[in-house]
Amino acid sequence: MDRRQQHRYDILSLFPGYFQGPFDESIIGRARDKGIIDINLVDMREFADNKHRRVDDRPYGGGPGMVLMPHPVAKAIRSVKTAGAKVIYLSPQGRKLTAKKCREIAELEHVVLLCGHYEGIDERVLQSDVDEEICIGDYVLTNGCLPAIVLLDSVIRFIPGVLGHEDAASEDSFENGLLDCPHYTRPEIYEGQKVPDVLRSGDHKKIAEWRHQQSLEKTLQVRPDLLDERVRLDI
Ligand code: 4HQ
Repeated sequence: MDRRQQHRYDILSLFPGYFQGPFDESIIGRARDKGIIDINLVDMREFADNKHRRVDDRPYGGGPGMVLMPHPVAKAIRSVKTAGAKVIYLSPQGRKLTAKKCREIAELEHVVLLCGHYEGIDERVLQSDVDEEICIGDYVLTNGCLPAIVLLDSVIRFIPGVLGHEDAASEDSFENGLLDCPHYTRPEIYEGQKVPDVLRSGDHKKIAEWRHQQSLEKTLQVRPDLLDERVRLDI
């Protein structure tokens, strides 16, 4: 058990099996083994109040698809929620997830992630039991399980002790409002392509300048919107 504060994540969905692979492997798996994070998967169907374990029904006003009923969802949230917990609903109607937001969520001790299914969740639960709605990108997925995995994966990288190298997360893309620079490892020549000389020069000041220049050029080419944002924030 690590000395540091433990972070607890409850994930409410209809498919807890979805999370088995991603959460048992690699960096998340290791963070769980170290006891830095505790992930608890909750099957909302357990909270159905009918013997058929039905948790969805047809939308008022008509239209395609089904809607998750308020009772089982609210009961599932209330079964795990603590006084200081933040309840986040993953949905295309939320504010877009950013690196800044990930950092903020990483500070929280207890987070409840609510995954929607079908057309979504009865709006009244969002009003009464959800603190924040977050979207991982402007596209629509079949359910909220993958968005919850994406959010958790991007958040836990900011928790001290999760990445081997303590400040690895702060050198990645978006941390200074720019895309990351290119990376190289051995061999020195790969299919005729050489590693840039500057990276083998041992001159750390020149290397830092080169990397910054590469970041700026890449950002200008593929994400000029990020440069506009830097001007706005006066970075
Ligand atoms: N969905 N960012 C629809 C998403 C989504 C997204 C989750 C699909 C919610 C009801 N979630 N369900 N994009 O597309 O977070």
